[in-house]
Amino acid sequence: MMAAVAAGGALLAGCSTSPGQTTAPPDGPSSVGFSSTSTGPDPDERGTATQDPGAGKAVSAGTIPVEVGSASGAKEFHYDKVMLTEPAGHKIKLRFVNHTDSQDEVGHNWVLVRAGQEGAVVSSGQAAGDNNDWLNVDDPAIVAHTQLIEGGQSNTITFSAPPGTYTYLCTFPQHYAAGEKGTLVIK
Ligand SMILES: [Cu+2]
Repeated sequence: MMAAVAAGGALLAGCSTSPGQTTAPPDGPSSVGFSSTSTGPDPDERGTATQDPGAGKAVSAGTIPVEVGSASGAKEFHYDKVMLTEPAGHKIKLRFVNHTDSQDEVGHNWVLVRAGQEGAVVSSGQAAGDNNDWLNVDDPAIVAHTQLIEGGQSNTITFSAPPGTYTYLCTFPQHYAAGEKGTLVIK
């Protein structure tokens, strides 16, 4: 996949995540089926989640850790997991960590999309642009998403979704094309 990064600096440029280290609100129960805590900027609370059929159910045991990059690998555009399977009927808690060197300012996010909508979500993210962290949170194909985080940051989200097969991907320009994607099966 190294050939995919030959496009060079464009992959590294343009990240706008602000460096604030605000304290995120407690990761308490959410009535909307989606919550987000982060070491980065305050999460926005715009409604990007599906309705929560599992409201009131406990978060399934354990938090899914998903990581990307390493301090020496600014050009590593791959999640450490490319296949996740979760039981239906439970809230899913996922902790996303960007391990790239914060000096490199390589932003990554973890965006869960309905199967077949990957290209559309990447396109709408491009259209949303740098000022919106390369994500159109109003895109109906988005099931859940983390924030765009830079190296050294993490973001934990809780969401629920109906049984099915989903794709998760990064909407930072060119990262999906470089292979930053995976599959989540809920069954
Ligand atoms: Cu990325």
